Amino acid sequence: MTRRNGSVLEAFKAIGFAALTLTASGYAFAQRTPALPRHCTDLAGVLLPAASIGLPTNGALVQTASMILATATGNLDGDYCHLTGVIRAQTDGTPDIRFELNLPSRWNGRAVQFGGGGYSGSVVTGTGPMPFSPDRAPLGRGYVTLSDDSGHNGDSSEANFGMLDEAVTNFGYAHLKKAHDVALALIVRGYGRPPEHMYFAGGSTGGREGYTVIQRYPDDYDGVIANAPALNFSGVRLLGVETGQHEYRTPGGYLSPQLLEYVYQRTMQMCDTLDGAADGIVGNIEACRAKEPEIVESLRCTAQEVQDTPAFDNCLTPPQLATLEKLRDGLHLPYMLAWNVDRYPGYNVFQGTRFTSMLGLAHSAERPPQPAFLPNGYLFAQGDAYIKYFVTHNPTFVSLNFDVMHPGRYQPQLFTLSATIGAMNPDMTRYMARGGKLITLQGLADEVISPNQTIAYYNGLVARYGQERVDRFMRLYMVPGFQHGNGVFIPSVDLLGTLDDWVTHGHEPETLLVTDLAPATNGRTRPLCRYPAFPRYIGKGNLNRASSFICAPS
Ligand SMILES: [Ca+2]
Repeated sequence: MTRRNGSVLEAFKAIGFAALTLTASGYAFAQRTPALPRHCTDLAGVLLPAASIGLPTNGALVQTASMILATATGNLDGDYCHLTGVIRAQTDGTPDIRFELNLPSRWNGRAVQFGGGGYSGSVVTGTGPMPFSPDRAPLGRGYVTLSDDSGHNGDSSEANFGMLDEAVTNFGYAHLKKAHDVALALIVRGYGRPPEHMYFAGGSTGGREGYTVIQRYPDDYDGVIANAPALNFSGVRLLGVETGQHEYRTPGGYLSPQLLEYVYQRTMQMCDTLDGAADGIVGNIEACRAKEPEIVESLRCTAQEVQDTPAFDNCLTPPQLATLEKLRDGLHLPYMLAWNVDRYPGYNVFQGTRFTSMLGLAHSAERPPQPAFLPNGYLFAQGDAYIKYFVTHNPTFVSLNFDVMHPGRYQPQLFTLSATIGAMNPDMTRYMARGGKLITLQGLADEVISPNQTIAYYNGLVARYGQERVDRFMRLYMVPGFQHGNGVFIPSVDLLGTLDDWVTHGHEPETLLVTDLAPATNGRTRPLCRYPAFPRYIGKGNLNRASSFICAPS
């Protein structure tokens, strides 16, 4: 690929003269004291030169600027100025980063940047409510909101941008800084001053992005919400490949959804009440883990069962058990990825994680050339795409044949990718020192991002900095029964308000109250306990009320 060396103006030639004319008025406008929303539409056509963005680009352009009135159909956010635009790539053939910025008329002086999901690929809306939050959309609460598509177009399962180096760098970290800097410049133009506080909020890929901005751009943010973070991106992708190999390459390694459900129900029988409450939630994970040998033995097929039950729908054969043990044990590499990472901690497979979910294991014993989420399992499908597009740059590569333990000539690329896309850098010194805050929430039954990786990273911070220093800047909330967005308990809690209160007023969050969004049990409440505590039933009182539970130490 060739690099463009042209000027910003040349880079925008395709936009046409009209845009450049508008640009001039945009600059003129910026020198007055603007008052939104009156001047919102003047921002259309504004060009930001590459020099105003902290990483290399070919500049940015505001393509549309429209005032959305409080009276507009479906708008619950009050009056706001809605901007969309692009941040130009440097490399021919690399997509521009598309971004969105929303400037409310009743600004609270703060801004929130939203992260993406999966392989991203679409502009995250900045107008809606936060996921798993009971409160109004941040925009409606007065926050400026900003978001982008991470630098490529496509469904969050599409990974073919992995063939383009600049797009990979954008997806890994660069889009975050570029979108931040562009938004900051436009906020200053819009309101005449920068935000008092800049926040970041995301989950999964967005959670990884939250840790990424802390590690790479600690001066840019005052608070971060980073839920179910894909910190060890390479690790989870390689474990996904190994999982697919167990399911589809090892004879007899596939487990039907019926069998996976049987495993889950068996775990519930053994572990639900270990937290004192028969509520369908495994709350006391460690007590359940202590029973794991017993659970596994009760699931193992006897020789007689193998003979009598051809379908094996109520016991596990050795290769089926090996598939689940792979997920439990995680990844152990004989080589190092970036930041001395050589493992990916496994999932809570026998502690209430339901792998029959949409994002769980394979639902079909047949493997097509292009694995897909539901039939072939989320972890495997995402891992397969990673090997094809990011690692081997060969869309026809058969990932079932990829030797994760001995990647040979692909090992340097695996290392490079783990440095580019991943947030395993344990150094948060700068962010902590300047008073930045971090909240992470994740399900203990997460079947996509291992909760044990998040816990291991947290424990690494505690080992590095000491509990007291970690407590001053971070809160980790692990939620029993919560999977990767689904589960028997789906938490709803106002984390943005909690974070803002911490940053702005110094109110340190402790135990929070969380409401269940799961359809069958909607509205029940629990204490949201700081890790490593879990909600334990006090032995009396309504099982649907948080007041009947205490946060008990593990
Ligand atoms: Ca329980």
